[in-house]
Amino acid sequence: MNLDRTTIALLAERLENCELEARDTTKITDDHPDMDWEDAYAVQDAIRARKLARGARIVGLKAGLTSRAKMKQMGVEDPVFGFLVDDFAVADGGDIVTSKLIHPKVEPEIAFVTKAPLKGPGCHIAAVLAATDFVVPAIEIIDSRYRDFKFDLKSVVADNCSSSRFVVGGTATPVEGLDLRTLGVVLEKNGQPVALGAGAAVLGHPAAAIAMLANMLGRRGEEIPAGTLILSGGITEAVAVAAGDSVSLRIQSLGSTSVRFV
Ligand code: 0L1
Ligand code: MG
Repeated sequence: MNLDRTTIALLAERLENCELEARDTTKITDDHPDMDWEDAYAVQDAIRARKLARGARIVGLKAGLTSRAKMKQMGVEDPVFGFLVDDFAVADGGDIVTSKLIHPKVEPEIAFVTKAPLKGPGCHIAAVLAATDFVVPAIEIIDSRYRDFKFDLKSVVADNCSSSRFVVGGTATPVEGLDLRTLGVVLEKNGQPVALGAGAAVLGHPAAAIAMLANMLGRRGEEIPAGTLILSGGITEAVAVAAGDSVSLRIQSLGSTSVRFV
């Protein structure tokens, strides 16, 4: 690590305050160009600790930048991982108060819920499928705290990978007999299709994103517990939204979910 504890704590405070007050900031590597991966995840961990200290509950995990479309959109090459707290959860068909966000975008995702723990190293697609209770359609609302969504990978990891809100819906569907790679995905904004894709856009198979997350956590001596909700990453580019927009996601065989920005 290159940053000391005080700097990590100050960066966590700066980024979380931006989240809570809906204002943006410059990317933190501008001030700390020597920040390494451990520092980046330490800032994310410190944000999580701040939320837990205020009574928030961890309700899931997320993989981000797992599709070529997203990597190309953001100009990066590697997936990243973050956490979800109860404050981020929105009811299916519910409203999101847009003024509480900075510059939200929506992403169509397949969410996994596990029924057995997953631990890397060596976790693979088959192990993920065996440990999956069911999958559901999910809309992730990302809201980078960085000005104009301009960042590098370490800055985005520190910012809990732009996590902001999420909604899940549809039918809780077991994966037996489903080919997640070929499930068609339609994201609509105000009744118009704005992004189309298929599960394979996420690392060739959405379960590969979950395996990658388990392997990454394994390197930190952690596992994905049974009963964890995990967003496997945007299947298409993220789509910008504004107050007044309604967004719905349909995934073949899994059903649909929707959210309104008010
Ligand atoms: O969920 C995501 O793919 C977001 C990862 C962070 C990068 C971004 O804000 O697009
Ligand atoms: Mg996402």
